[in-house]
Amino acid sequence: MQKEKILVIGASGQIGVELTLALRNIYGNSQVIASDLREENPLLAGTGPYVSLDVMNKEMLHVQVIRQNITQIYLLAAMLSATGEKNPHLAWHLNMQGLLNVLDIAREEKLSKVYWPSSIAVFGPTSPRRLCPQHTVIEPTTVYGISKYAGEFWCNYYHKRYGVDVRSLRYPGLISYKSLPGGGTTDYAVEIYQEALLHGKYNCYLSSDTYLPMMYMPDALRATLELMEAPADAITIRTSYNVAGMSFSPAEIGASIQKHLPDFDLQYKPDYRQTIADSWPQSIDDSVARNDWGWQPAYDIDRMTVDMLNNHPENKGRRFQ
Ligand code: VAH
Repeated sequence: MQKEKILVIGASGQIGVELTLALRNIYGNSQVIASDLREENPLLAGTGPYVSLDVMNKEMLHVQVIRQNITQIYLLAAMLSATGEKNPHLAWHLNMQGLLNVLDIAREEKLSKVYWPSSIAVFGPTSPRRLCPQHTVIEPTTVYGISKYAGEFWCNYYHKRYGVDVRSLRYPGLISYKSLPGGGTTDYAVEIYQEALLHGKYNCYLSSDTYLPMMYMPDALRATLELMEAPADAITIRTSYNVAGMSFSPAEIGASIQKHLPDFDLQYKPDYRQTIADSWPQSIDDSVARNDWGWQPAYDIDRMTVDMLNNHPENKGRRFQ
């Protein structure tokens, strides 16, 4: 039985760094190749092999997959919602062609599994606002959401037609302290902790009552690994699974921080990202994921806040209860 050899594409990004480290803990450092167009994230240095790789260069990617005897690919490279609205054609091209390159190579090389993240950004203003279900009206109004929804159908097509075992989650906004996100509408929920610790104040670019589906990174990593380790016959969704962690507004996350930093000053100055946030549901129904492979989140907003403040690189040794 050949040992699993995993290629993580986009390994220097917010999810990629932590997923690479988690996979290395499971499969062994040398069995997980980290790759990105960007330089190696310092958090990965010395933890395993790293290659510079452009997911848009299909031939180079194919050579790496063959040369490294890759058996699984985790594709995390994407342009997120806010940046995507500034570069619609680039966002579509990267998010779509990158996925098609990986799916084609997975078919040709008979890879054992592929992971590709979708997002709650696939939902639009005509989707139910609360407890948005797995199957519903889905009319995305951002290029990011359009590309992710189209990508879901490509995943389903490659599974049904070619038997590629590609699996996917519709991530909510993800919050973490190890590596900053880039270009997302939900990035405020990451920045707010850093600004609270560093400057004691933050100007939020969303309005105080903008409820959005969110998830703490440890939950997102566990959801990903539990999905990928589930038996194939348990997977009934081959587009992408709804998964939920929590939902909160900027005012609520501010209040959670102020329990520990009472002087934290939170102001609001909505910008173009408000329109994007307003097009998304406020909460997600993830009952299909719970039924199929036992999904269950572990973090709520206050538990996340204590963990974020205690582990944040800017916390200067302070301890929070
Ligand atoms: C974004 N963080 O803001 C991503 C996420 C649900 C949003 O997909 O674009």
